[in-house]
This record gives sequence, C-alpha cells and structure tokens, in this order.
Amino acid sequence: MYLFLVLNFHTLWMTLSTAMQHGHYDVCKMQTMSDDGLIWEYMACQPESVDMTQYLKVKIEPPNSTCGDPPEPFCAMGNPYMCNNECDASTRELAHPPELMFDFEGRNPSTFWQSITWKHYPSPLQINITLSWNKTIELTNNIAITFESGRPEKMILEKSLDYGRTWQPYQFYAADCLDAFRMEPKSVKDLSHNTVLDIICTEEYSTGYAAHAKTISFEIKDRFAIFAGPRLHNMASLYSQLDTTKNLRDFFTVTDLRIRLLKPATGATFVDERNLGRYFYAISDVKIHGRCKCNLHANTCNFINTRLSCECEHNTTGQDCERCKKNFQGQAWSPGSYLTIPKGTANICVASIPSTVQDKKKKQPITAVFPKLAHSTVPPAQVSSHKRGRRSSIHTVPRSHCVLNHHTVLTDFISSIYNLYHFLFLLPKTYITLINRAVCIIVKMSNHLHLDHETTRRYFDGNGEVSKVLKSLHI
Ligand SMILES: *[C@@H]1O[C@H](CO)[C@@H](O)[C@H](O)[C@H]1NC(C)=O
Ligand SMILES: *[C@@H]1O[C@H](CO)[C@@H](O)[C@H](O)[C@H]1NC(C)=O
Ligand SMILES: *[C@@H]1O[C@H](CO)[C@@H](O)[C@H](O)[C@H]1NC(C)=O
Ligand SMILES: *[C@@H]1O[C@H](CO)[C@@H](O)[C@H](O)[C@H]1NC(C)=O
Ligand SMILES: [Ca+2]
Repeated sequence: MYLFLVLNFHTLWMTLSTAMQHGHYDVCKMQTMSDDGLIWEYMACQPESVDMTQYLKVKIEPPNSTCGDPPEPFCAMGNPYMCNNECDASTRELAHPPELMFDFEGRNPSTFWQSITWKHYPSPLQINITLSWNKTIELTNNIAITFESGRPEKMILEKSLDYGRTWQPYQFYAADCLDAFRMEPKSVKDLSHNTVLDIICTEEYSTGYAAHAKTISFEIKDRFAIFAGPRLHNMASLYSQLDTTKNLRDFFTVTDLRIRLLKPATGATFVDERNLGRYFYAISDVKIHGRCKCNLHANTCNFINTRLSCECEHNTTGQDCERCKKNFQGQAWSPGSYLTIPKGTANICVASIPSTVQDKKKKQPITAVFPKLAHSTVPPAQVSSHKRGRRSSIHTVPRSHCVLNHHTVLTDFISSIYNLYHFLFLLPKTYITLINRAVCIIVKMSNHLHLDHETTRRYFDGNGEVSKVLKSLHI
C-alpha cells in the first residue's frame, strides 16, 4: 500500500511538472469512463510554447544593407578610433549574414548580423528586418533583441497579422521619444487593464539609459502580468481575459514582425562626420517565443517543407484549424475556449449527417490518448478487463476535499489530477480518496512552507530512493 501511494505521488509529480512546464490545455482529448463505458472527452488544447526563431524567414531591406559586399572597414564599438576591422561577405570569418541573429549564442565571441556603415550620412541609415512565419503565431514571452553595436537611437517594432500586407506599430524605442516620434515616453509598468493595448514609446532601452546594456525588449510578460499577477501565478485570470477579449488575444498574435532600425547608436549628441565607419547596426541575437495559433483545436504544430501547420483535432482542418472538416459541418465552426478552467471547451465540429460518424468510428488504442504520460499508463489489455468491473462514472469521484486559499495551486492540482484520471480509474475509489487527501497535505505543507515545486519534490523523494525503487520496477 505504501509503495503504491508513493508510486502515485511520483506519477503525480511528473504530471505536475509537465503541467507546470507546458501550461494547461496540452491535451485535446482523453478517454474516460462513464455509465455508457469508455467515451472520448474533448478539451480545448494548444501547442506548447517554443523558440519561434527556428521557423522564420528573414528579409533585410533595402537588400544591399548587410555589410561586406563590397568589403568594408568599420570601427570597433569599444574604441571608435580603431577602424581596421573588416566586414567581407565572401569570407566566412569576416561575414555577418542575417542567420547569425538566430544561431545558438553560447559561444564567445558572439556571432552577429551587421549592417553597412553610415557612410551616406546625413541621409538616414534606415533598415527593415522582416521576420515572417507564414503562419499565425501567439507570442508567449518577451521579445529580446541583442545589439552588439550599441542600441539604436530610434527604432520601431512593427507587427503584421495578415502575412505582411498591412503593418501596425508594436512599440517605439528612442533615446528621446518626444523628439523622435512626438510621443510621451512611457514604460510598460505604467500600463493597466484599460491601457494594456496602448502602443507606447519607451526610452528604457536606449543608448543613454544604461551604457552597457545591449538588449531591447518587447515586454509580453509584463503585459500578461497585468492580468495574471506579477509572477504570472494566476494564469487562469489571463486565460479568461484572452477568451473574452478578442482585441487582447489579437494583440499577442502575429504572422510577421518587423524591426525598423531608424537611427544607429551615436553615443553622443552629434555625429562624428570624419569617422562614419563607427556607425552601424549589429544584432547578435533575437529571442521570440510563441506557439502556433490553432484556435485551441490542436496541441501539435508541424514544420514540414518549411511550413508551419497545426495538426488539427476535433474534426477541424486548415493551417490554423480555422474551419470544420468536410462532412463535419453540422454546426458553424467556432474556436475552442479557455473557459471553463482548467480544461476549457473544445467546441468540436459535428458531423453533417450523424450516421456517417457511427460508420466511420474507429477504436483507438488507449496509450495514444495521452502521449505525455505514455510511460506510466497501464497496458490496454488491463484497461479493458477493469472497465467492466467499474460501474460508477469517473466524474463521480470526489475531486479533492481540501480547501485551499491559494486558487492557482488548486487549479494546477486539479488539472494534474484530471490528467491522472485515465490512470486512476483503474483503482478502487478508496485509494483515490486517499491519494487526493495525501495530495492535499502536500499542497498545504508546501504552501505553508513557501516551498517551490522542486524543493517539495526533493522533500518527498529525499535522496532519490523512490526513483531507485521505480527504476528497479522498470516504471
Ligand atoms: C520599412 O517598412 C515600412 C513599413 O513597415 C515602410 O514604410 C518603409 O518604407 C520600409 N523601409 C525600407 C527601407 O524598406
Ligand atoms: C542599395 O541599392 C539601392 C537601389 O537598389 C540604391 O539606391 C542604394 O544607394 C544602395 N545602397 C547602398 C548603401 O549601396
Ligand atoms: C505560405 O503558406 C501558403 C499556404 O498556407 C503557401 O501557399 C504559400 O506559398 C506560402 N508562402 C510562402 C512565401 O512561403
Ligand atoms: C471526428 O471524426 C472521426 C471520424 O472521421 C471520429 O472518429 C471522431 O470521433 C470525430 N470527432 C472528433 C471530435 O474527433
Ligand atoms: Ca548570434
């Protein structure tokens, strides 16, 4: 019995950490027990958030603004009077092509894209860097652009929602917002519920502000935090806002981004005309995290033949699962909904002629239901032998009798427990009640002691004894 409980804690912790890592809504469907036997239950689902720079196409405009063709000398940023550096596109060691903005940046020195120098001063050195996915994506973390050359004095980040046909500003960046854009300088920290969609000009990332800082950021997380709290602990609140406010959802949705570099760092109020080789742009890294927008009808996004596409469930289809499959148009298509938390509503497409569904119905193996826990599922054979024995519906199992004041922890646990149901319904009800109670105790204790999840996990699996036992049992 003891080992049994421990085993379940272990599974629970694994589920919990999976839930933490990937957020909610990572499962599109699940097989559950009801009075009519095993039935499919459908949930709103979305792909996990990933590094989106691996999937983009980059375009530099005007096209001849990457340095090195013809080879060109430039000055070191640290010492503008050391101008014997050379950019040469035809030599690998001296070339600075756009790809170097997206390569792995762990090396020393960093690799970067570099522009031509400002040799045509006073005509402005303006360059567009356009990043295209040819797919709607939802941004999930701050965009961070690292400049090796000093941060530009004037820059606009723009977005497109229609594959580059129209553009809207996302944020303005300047050393002097009033002078550059006739806008009052603001910080994302000034924004509130009512102004979260405002397009602001910020001076926080400009040359003068912090001399050695290299990064310009577009603050997605600070905007999320307006709804979800400073440490994003209340994602439920964010999700329900996203669900009910289309403008808010669209705000974080893009098909393309454009970095408009309008004036390079000068590090002074005047431009040194005798030494224009010291002015240029150089970007070593661009970080963009997001997920494919699949209208909550897919948890997987594929990259096939340089094209991103949702792997649609719920009998939807299209690149964004934006319509119902043929023969499943019995009802108008609608996106899934984050509500009600934690599983959302799938809003599946229904068959145009109900009888065709019955004819085509296939039995799917239960292990396919929940790929992320496949290693802990019980073999299908065992499921079928148990399912006749258990009469009561899975939903009749009491969720959890502990009352927690920390709403989000509760939400996380309820969803973990949900995720475990396909596993738990093999067990007698008393065990489930016991497990629920034990979970409550752990939650309460870790809450009370302000432990993070890693610490709690270690606390309950001390020096890894449980893991060793599990290993010896080949689980
Ligand atoms: C950069 O893009 C903007 C629109 O987003 C356009 O108006 C401008 O002409 C472009 N500049 C260059 C140098 O291509
Ligand atoms: C780049 O090419 C355009 C024409 O395509 C030309 O007008 C411009 O002067 C060129 N810029 C540089 C820096 O060579
Ligand atoms: C973008 O995707 C569509 C299909 O959704 C495809 O037809 C088109 O060729 C793609 N465009 C580019 C520039 O890759
Ligand atoms: C979708 O259609 C298939 C048959 O093509 C069916 O097996 C399945 O149950 C349907 N429903 C959902 C929500 O996937
Ligand atoms: Ca790089």
